[in-house]
Amino acid sequence: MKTLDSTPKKDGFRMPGEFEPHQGVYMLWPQRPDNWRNGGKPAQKTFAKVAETISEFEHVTVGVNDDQYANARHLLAGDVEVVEISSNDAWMRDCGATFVKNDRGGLRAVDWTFNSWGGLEDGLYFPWDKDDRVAQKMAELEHVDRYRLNDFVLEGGSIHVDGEGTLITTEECLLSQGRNPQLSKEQIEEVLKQNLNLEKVIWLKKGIYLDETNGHVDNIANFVKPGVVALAWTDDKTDPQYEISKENLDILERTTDAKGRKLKVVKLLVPKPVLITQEESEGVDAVDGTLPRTEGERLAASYVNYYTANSGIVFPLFDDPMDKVAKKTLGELYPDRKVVGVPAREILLGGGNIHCITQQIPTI
Ligand code: KQY
Repeated sequence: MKTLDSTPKKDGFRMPGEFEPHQGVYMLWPQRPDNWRNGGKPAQKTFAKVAETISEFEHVTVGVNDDQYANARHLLAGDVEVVEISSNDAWMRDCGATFVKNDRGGLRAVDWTFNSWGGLEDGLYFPWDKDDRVAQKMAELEHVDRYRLNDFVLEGGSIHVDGEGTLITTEECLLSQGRNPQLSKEQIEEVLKQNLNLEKVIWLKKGIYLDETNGHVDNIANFVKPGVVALAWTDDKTDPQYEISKENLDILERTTDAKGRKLKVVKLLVPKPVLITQEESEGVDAVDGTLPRTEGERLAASYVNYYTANSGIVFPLFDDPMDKVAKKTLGELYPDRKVVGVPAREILLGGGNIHCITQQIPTI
């Protein structure tokens, strides 16, 4: 694996949309007791279910720390590949590589700097050195060269692309003080354009209410295909989520994409507020420097945090009446894919959801 000193745009590589074909997907294994309750045991079962569900559609590789190798191998389905990749936590979307491809069968990795969603400013745990090495290890495992951005912090969950030159992100996240405070909005946009081969960046304002990632876009909006965006929505005007979603809807409806198309926006209704229970709160180790999990706190629950697999959609269930509505909406959005829900409260309790724990490798 070589580290390249060019950029994907100069070299003719682009980031495909998630809805384009995949070779497979990577995940990591949850275990840290200051983020996952009861030593990570309930979360591990949920991650294993997500992996098994995705493996119906594409190859799944799960990276685990050595001390969890035997347990992970035992809990994960036989056709899920388990490899040793050290990590500080289990958010593959965010610390993993972003893959870019060209039209001649070339595949490369973009390895952004990872700093635990805000470094010493407002990051979620310390240290994050193992997480920051995950993308390089993926490039080694996939036998591809990589671009390493030592001076640019980015998590994969903070971007979505349409594969045709357009990216959506949020100002709340990309302009946050803990990422790249030395860069202007225009400079950040230029780094994205160079490294993902884009023509247009659409800036939403904020992500899901109380999202601890500073508002990752992957919890609030997603490209279903070029020209179509799914947006997390509530009709309840008393919910703080309403104003956030409405502001983003207005932006999406006013804008055009890189090809000059107007966007069609489809609303994906959020569940009723999901709150941390006393039992859940008490199951998490309280550690200085890690975000506490306090009883009664609202979690950033959204069906938009789904994974688009080859011929499948794997979406979170919250044991809420809206689960059925989400399945119906996703079925209409993806008529050629099988839509499968996985109970995902345990992932949500850790601060993210199914999209956040996956990272696809495009086909070449
Ligand atoms: O939502 C994500 N992309 C990750 C959330 C990380 C939370 C760490 N506690």
